[in-house]
Amino acid sequence: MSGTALVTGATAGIGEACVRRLVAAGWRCIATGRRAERLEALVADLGADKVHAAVFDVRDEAARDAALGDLPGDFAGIDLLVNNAGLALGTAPAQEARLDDWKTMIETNVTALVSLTHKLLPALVERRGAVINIASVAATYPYVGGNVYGGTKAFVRQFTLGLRSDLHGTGVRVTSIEPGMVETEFTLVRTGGNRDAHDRLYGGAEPMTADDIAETVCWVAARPPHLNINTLELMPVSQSYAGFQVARG
Ligand code: NDP
Ligand code: 8X3
Repeated sequence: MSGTALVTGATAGIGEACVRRLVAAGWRCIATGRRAERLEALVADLGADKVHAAVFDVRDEAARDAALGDLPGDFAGIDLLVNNAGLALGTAPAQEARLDDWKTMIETNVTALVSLTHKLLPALVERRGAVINIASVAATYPYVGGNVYGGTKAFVRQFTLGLRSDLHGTGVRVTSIEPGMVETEFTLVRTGGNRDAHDRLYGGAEPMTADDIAETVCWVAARPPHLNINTLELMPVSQSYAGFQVARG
């Protein structure tokens, strides 16, 4: 499969790597995000015939519709939606977390993803396209400080499975990709720019790279039309599960 892909959150990390990999595999990409200069750099690097920059905040439906309303002809029919834009904010336990952070995560990871998917689904059905949602291992495994972030990713995972049911018979493929630790700007964003926290988390751990996930996205997209990858969980070898915690009185 190839054609036109829309990748949200393409200014950094997994999304940018997805655009690079998809273009190398023969796709045209609509690359989205808020940081225009990074999208422009991607266009300059990969070519305006391969990448179209659409600058908007995924939470702003009017800005999104304006940016996607006048796509150049070659980019107008979307065959693949990669719902990647997302973030975690804060690592505090729920009772100490900031409500604004929770709301931002829900608006970005859940509401915006749902809204964009709803907008594009009729065209994706018409074109027998595909949706790849970037969830997380946090969808399945709770951890201290993961509270609402994990909740948003559990939504993404279950929404993906629900879409599969609803799209039964349409030929549209839907996948939830669920990575563990990937070294990107994710931890800098989560901690408000704390470079030490970034270095402590990834240091010596051999985390996955954004390109590892992009390669997986490309592989999923390239499966033959009769085959759907439902969910796919990935971790670095250095990461695994831990046990329950017990509080003693
Ligand atoms: P990065 O912080 O490196 O990239 C996040 C991307 O999301 C950026 O391009 C950013 O663009 C975009 N984004 C965030 N908020 C908005 C917004 N309001 N409007 C538009 N774009 C937005 O993180 P990752 O690459 O790691 O994260 C990508 C996805 O992968 C996320 O959904 C994350 O939850 C998920 N994930 C990450 C893991 C990891 O360990 N890194 C593991 C599992 C899942 P800009 O700021 O320019 O708008
Ligand atoms: C990001 C992975 O483990 O930090 O989704 O929640 S984790």
